[in-house]
Amino acid sequence: MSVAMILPAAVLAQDQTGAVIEMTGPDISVELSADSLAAMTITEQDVRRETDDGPQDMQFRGVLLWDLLVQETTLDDDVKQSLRNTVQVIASDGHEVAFSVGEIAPGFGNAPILLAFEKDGQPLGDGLQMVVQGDSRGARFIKGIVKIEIK
Ligand SMILES: Nc1nc2c(c(=O)[nH]1)N[C@H]1C(S)=C(S)[C@@H](COP(=O)(O)O)O[C@H]1N2
Ligand SMILES: [Mo]
Repeated sequence: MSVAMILPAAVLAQDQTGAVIEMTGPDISVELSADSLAAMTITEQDVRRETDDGPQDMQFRGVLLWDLLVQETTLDDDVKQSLRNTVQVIASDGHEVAFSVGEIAPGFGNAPILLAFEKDGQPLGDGLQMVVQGDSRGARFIKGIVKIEIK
């Protein structure tokens, strides 16, 4: 029996992409390893967005950005105080996008923004990416993430 068969999907995906994300903020500095993602609740999402070939349906698996913030930061301790904070996501090619805590926090925007490791049943070849359900355009589906900076 292959050991890989009993590994959680996130571990498998990370082993294949080699992706490690650095997450930094006022009171945190962690590396999101295979272990830290695999230990979290995995969410599956169907999204439809525009591409050069017209609208396309895609399925992603990953971890909700809010769940990650709850696990790795203290932003959820006092959400009112955290509404000033943003989440800057930086890719290896220099593409950057920002999300706000108010946009994703339950009770506020509650947007189910996903840090995905798998698309259409395949590990993401060029690293982890954000999935922004409801965006018809792809620019916030940032790929090849290397850093998440809480500001
Ligand atoms: N790192 C990175 N991610 C990125 C981009 C980019 O330039 N760099 N472009 C975005 C834009 S504008 C689009 S439309 C989609 C395209 O993704 P696709 O080729 O998988 O459809 O990727 C998004 N993610
Ligand atoms: Mo785009």
